[in-house]
Amino acid sequence: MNEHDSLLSLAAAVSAPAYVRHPRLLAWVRDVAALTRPDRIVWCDGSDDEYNRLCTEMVASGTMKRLNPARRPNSFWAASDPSDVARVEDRTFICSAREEDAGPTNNWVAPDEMRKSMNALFDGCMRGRTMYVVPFSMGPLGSHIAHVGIELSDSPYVVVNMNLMTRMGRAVYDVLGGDGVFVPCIHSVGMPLAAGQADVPWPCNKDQKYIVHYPESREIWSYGSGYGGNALLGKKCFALRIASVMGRDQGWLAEHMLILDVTSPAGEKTYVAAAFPSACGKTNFAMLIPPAGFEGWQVSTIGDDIAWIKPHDDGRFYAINPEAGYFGVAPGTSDESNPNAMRMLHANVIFTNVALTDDGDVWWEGMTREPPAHLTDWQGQSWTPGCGRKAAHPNARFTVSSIQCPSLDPHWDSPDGVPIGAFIFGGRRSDTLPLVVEASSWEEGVYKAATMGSETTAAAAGKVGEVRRDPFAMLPFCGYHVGDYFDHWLKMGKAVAQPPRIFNVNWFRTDENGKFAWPGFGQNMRVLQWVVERCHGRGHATATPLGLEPGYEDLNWSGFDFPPDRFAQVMNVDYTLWRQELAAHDQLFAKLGAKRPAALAYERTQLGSKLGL
Ligand code: SAT
Ligand code: MN
Repeated sequence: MNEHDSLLSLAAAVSAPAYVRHPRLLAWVRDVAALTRPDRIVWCDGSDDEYNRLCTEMVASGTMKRLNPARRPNSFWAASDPSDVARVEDRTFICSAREEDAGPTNNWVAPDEMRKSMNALFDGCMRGRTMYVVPFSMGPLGSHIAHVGIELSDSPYVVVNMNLMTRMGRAVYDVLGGDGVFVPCIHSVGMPLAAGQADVPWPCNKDQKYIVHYPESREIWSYGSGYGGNALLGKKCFALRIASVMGRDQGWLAEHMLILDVTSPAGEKTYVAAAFPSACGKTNFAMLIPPAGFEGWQVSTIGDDIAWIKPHDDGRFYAINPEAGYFGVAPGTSDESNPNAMRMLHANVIFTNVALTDDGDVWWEGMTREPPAHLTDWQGQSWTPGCGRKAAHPNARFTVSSIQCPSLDPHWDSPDGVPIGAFIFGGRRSDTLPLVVEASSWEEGVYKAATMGSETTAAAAGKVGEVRRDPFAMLPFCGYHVGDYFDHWLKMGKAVAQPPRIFNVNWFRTDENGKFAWPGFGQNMRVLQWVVERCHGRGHATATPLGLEPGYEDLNWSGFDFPPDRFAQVMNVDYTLWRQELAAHDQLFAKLGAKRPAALAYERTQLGSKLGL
């Protein structure tokens, strides 16, 4: 057979459309289908027709409900199985060839061993189901910063979410051509159907979940979950875990960061990338509306979760948002906390695990001050205020395309990305960390990002509210040894002539009554303005043991009554707590052994002596 004929017969074997001309891709689809044995293969083109058809099918099968078109046009509600509501970090594996390349923060299994387990689990796992072939680009199609993935999934819910979250569809095959590089992503809900067996609304595997990454071959295999980052493989699995490895090897950064632009009244633009752990308000910060007192200032949104950042010839880092949609936390989102998000959610949204109102709309905790008198909760139970249960799951989510965001930045889709002026790192800490502090050097900034701690949230299965070290907000997302990752960051500071300044923030300090001591949301603009001024060499700061801090008079308080004593409270450094904090840093570094970068050991000594601890 000549090359053309063998391509045709490969394509016919997997019923591929003529526009797929990539023999390696076709052979891979054939092999995965031979292993998983779906009833049929559907090649997704990313069209509106396809999206509408799949949604209609899922309404018919009971996976989704169509919301009242008068209240929430073209929008859907889905509820997951109660055992499948968040990322499963303890079932997430980095299967590098060498254990030391996964490092102390990842679960490691030898790749050969894991392949055996995966082959057994995936054997026949799509029986009775359709295997969808989902082509997607992380980043603008054809951008030199972007990368392509193909996800094979037996979940139509995954397909429609990928449609909103990524640049998904037929055009990806033009970028790939006959032999372009793609990241193969295999996903199954892990619940094959025997002949005649009825499906359930949310198929998943209650007993076995595996989120597996092979960093060397850049492959992803996900089994048993249909939810969020476990199943939408472009997001955490590809754009963070696999991409962080690509970045290490190729000299760039894949980070758990939102990207926003601040435009001053004079028209000066400053792009800021900010890292916070999951469910710590990245979406709200990315869509911030400047409060009273900031007339003429504007904040616009590039991304709310992930940034790919590359050194550029002009001496700066340029960043893109690899995603094209938001998978945001619904609870707490309101006209007060995030008016842009509320406007963005008016239509064309998929809601997962929120509550339903009696007139076919959605509701979640915090959406309105007064809850409705009656709801159907996320598990389908009748709900009234005071019944003692939450109406929405705390990790309930909305999926929506970026183009619906009212504050979307005109450069959000720019293939070259935007130049980054500042990096911000923020944990959720009720005490210890001040509202804002600037690092006095790149190395000091890397030290602080590396030692970041944060109280855990509902975004991951497990206990909520415990402080854990979450370096760079990347603890569950760094695809290689975290000590090598710190070293990579130290090196990247030298890859550009003008590295961004590095700031730490903490919006979550509480007062003596356990209430938030800082109002947050739009008022974070006061901190953001100071950050921007510092980037342009303006703005005043005072050197303290923790770094460079604004005094009360260095922030713009116009239009807001926040007296100096309350500012002192959110900036306060408690030396007893800092003794514990340093011990926690040391515990983290102890895990790194020989991979602890010398520069960070030096920073630790400096910090200890500045604090006198
Ligand atoms: O990983 S998810 O996309 O499900 C949510 C998160 O942890 O940010
Ligand atoms: Mn995230």
